[in-house]
Parts: sequence; structure tokens; C-alpha cells
Amino acid sequence: MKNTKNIIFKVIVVFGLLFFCGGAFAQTPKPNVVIIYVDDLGYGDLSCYGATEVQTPNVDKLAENGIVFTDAHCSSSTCTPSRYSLLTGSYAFRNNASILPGDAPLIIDLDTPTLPGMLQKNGYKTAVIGKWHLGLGDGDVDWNGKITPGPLEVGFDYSYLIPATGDRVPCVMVENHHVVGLDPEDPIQVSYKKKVGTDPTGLEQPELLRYQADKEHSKTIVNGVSRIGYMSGGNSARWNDETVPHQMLHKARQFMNQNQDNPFFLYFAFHDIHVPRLPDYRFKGTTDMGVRGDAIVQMDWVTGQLMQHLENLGVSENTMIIFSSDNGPVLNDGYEDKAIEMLGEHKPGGPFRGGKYSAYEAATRVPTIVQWPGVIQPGKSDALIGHTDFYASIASIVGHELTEKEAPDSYNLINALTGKSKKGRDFLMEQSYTYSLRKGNYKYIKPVKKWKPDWIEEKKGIESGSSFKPQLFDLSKDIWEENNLADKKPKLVKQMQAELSRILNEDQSR
Ligand code: NG6
Ligand code: CA
Repeated sequence: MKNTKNIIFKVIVVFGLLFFCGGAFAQTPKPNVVIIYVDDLGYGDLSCYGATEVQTPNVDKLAENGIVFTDAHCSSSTCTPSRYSLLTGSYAFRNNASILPGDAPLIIDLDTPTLPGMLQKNGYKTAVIGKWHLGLGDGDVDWNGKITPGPLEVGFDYSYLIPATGDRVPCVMVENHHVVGLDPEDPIQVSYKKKVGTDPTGLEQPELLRYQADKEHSKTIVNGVSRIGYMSGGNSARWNDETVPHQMLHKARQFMNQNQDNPFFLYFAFHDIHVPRLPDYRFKGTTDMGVRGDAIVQMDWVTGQLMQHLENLGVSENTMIIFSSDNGPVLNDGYEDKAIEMLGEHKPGGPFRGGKYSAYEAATRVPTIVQWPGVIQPGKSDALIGHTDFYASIASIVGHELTEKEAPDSYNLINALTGKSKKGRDFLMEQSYTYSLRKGNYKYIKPVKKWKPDWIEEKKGIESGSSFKPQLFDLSKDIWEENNLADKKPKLVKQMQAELSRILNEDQSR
């Protein structure tokens, strides 16, 4: 009897151990996900993408250990729509997302599923650090009180934000629901319509400026730089552009320290290399390209520090890093910072035509690198990828099944993103001041109707790519988009226009 009991006991122990170990093997830990989103970084702005006038050794290291994508696209030629798409897996036109002023309300509806929210539900701690530009509050934001709704209401556990852009007021950092370092005796007031308070503007006192600026960027002066919009008060809270990247890095390190034992999602949204370009003293003058080149070097250094920190914590093996940009490059975006004069041989858009705001390829075809040491074999991929696809792809890693309304424009391309397959999307929409459609190597640009965005050329020196006529290019032979095949291939034009309409009309049926 005693023997039988012993045997039963042993069997239970052995099965128990087997079950326990089997479970532990089956349960590979969920990877951390870090999205490093640079602002206005062009396809040609990194040495791993062919730049010779500026060196980016840290991003190059990421590229050496990861997959370098040559045909990956942010969803739009400007910031707000691209970021909206990145976080919701939804084309921005569905929400009429366009560049927002600094006092705009949050544009992500509270019931819209988001990438951080999905990860939060799947056991992740989530943070956004850096440029937000998706609006804050519900219409009448109170910069002196609780700022809500914002990132914390759409899936983030922690936020440390530049509320809109570096060139827009209010020039203060917002941590979770509050402005950092605000003195209640010196409240902040913001207006995009009329001057508030007594701070000088760039138009009134240009002699106070470090850079002369165009009319839009000539409102309230903060830190020697005039901005878009007016602000007064909040003097103790006003940022110092030069130290913002370091503060962001510090907050990112803190967040990673606190979450090293659980899966985390970090959306690190650089302000570099957007205007005003004010790299700190360590980076100023490190290139011959002026502040735009120096800001690239600063961004590269901060990226290296983030990677180093993951290594120090011993979590880099199981961290998926996605490095990319929110739209293509621009040189003169409002300030006379010599980005054009000092460009030299550098080609910010690489081999592609256009740039930020444009319908041509350089607007959305941006450097995109994915690194995940434990999983990815380094390489290069020409798969057609959209940033909207990160949502469904990451969902597949954590075993999350998308609901019908979730991330409607996101495809699970995890095999392409991890280099297991070279197959990306069949088609991809690019949003600018018109819409374009990629299908394989063909690109169709929808004609504009009454109005051409000439200001893109006039003010920014970038070809808009817009035309009153349909345009069709074969990028396999014509990477510079100069040989319009629309008249030669009317059938294909019709097909691609129909496909584009189908995508765009989906909006109305919702
Ligand atoms: C534009 C600004 C530009 C930049 C852009 C947003 C003018 C004339 N231009 O309206 O300087 O701030 O908005 O850039 O005001 S983005 O990268 O955030 O989309
Ligand atoms: Ca941008």
C-alpha cells in the first residue's frame, strides 16, 4: 500500500514538473517594443541609407543588426496624420487628420482602439516620450490645470510630451496630466488668434532672434526663437530647446528601469530634426551641414543611448526596435537656419523626388529599420510596408486577435518585418495634399481638382507632385517620377483610380 502511494506521489511529481517546465518553455516572454520616430528625417539622411556628408554610427549599428527596409512608408507627407495612423492602424483621412495647431483638442476618439491600448490590454506598460502633435484636451484645454483627455486616456500609462511641435506654443513639457515646473502665480495663456500678454514677438523685435523666421513663425519669442502662435506666462515651465532631448532620454531611461521586469512599449518621438533646429553645444558644429546636420548627429547619439540602456538592463535581445520617421525631409521650414545654404552634396530624400508635404515618393518613403536580436537575421528588404501595418503585426506577436473595427488599414506583415518573407503589401495609399496609390512598382497620383498646393514649391522649395492630370509612374524604371505613363496606360490608370476610390469611399460607408 505504502509502495502504491509512493508510486502515485512520484507520478504526480513527475507530471507536475513536466507540466511546469513545458509551460515555461512554451511561454516565450513577450518582447518589449520600442518605436523610435524621428521628425522629418529623409530617406537619404542616414549613412546606412547612403548619406556621406553626415555619419550616423548608432543608427547604422541598428541597421547592421536588423532589417533595412527600402520601400517602407509613413502614412502621410506630414506629421499629425502619420502619427494618427501609426497609433491607430487607420488611414488618417478617416479622421480628417491634418497638421494641428498647438491648442487643438485630442483627435483620437476615446473609443478608437490604439496600438498602446492594445498592448496595455495584453500586459504591457506603455509610454510616449517626445513630440505628440495629436491634440490635447476636449476643446478648451486648461494648461494650468489637469490636461485631459490626452495620451493617458488612449492607452498610455505614462507620457512626457512636447504638446504639438517645437515651433508651436505652448513651449512647455507636459508630464501625464500637467505642465512640468509651472508656477501657479504665473499662469499660461495661449492663443493662435491674437496676441496675449506682453512677451515680444518676432515681428515686433526681430533683433532678439537667433534665427529670422517667416511670418507664420514670427509670433511669441521663447528661448530666442519666435514660434507659431502666442503665449504668455509659464516662464518657469518654458522649455530650453537644447536640453529637451536629454530630458526625454532621462525619462525614457526611468521608464525602462521601472519596467525592466515586465513587457513594455515605448514610443520615443524625437523632436529632431524638425524646426527650430537647436542641437545642444555638444553637437553644434559637428557637421559641415549646419544645424540640420548637427541635429541628425544629436538624434543619432540619443538613439545610441537608448540602445545602450536596453543593453545595460539586459533586455535588448528580446526588444523589438522599430526606427523610422513621420514624413520626408524639408530644408527651409520657416527659419533661416542655413539648411539650404550649407547642404553641400547631401541629398535628404536620397534618390527620390519631392520631400515633406509632397505627393512624390520622398514624402512618405522613409528610412525604416527593424531590429529584434533574438529573432531577426540582419538583412535588407524591398517589401512594400506601411506604418499602419505595425499595429496588426505587433498584435500578432502578442497573440492579440483584432476585432472588426480595430486598426482597419493594418495588415499583419510580421513575416516581412522580421525578414522571414520578402512579401509586403499588394497596394499602399500615400496621403499628401492629394492621394497616391502604389501597386507593386506602379504609382498613381490622383489629380487635384481646382487648386494646386503651390505654396509647397513657393515657400518650402519642394515640388508638390500635384497635377490637374492623372499621373502614373513605373518606379522600377523611373524612380524620379518624371515619365508620366497615364496616357499610355489608361486601363491601369482606371484600375488604380478605382482601387483608390474604393479605399477612400470606405470612409463614407462607416
Ligand atoms: C506647417 C509649418 C511648418 C511645420 C509644419 C508641421 C508654416 C508655414 N509651416 O504649418 O513649419 O511646423 O506645419 O510639421 O506654418 S510636421 O512635421 O509637424 O507636420
Ligand atoms: Ca514631421
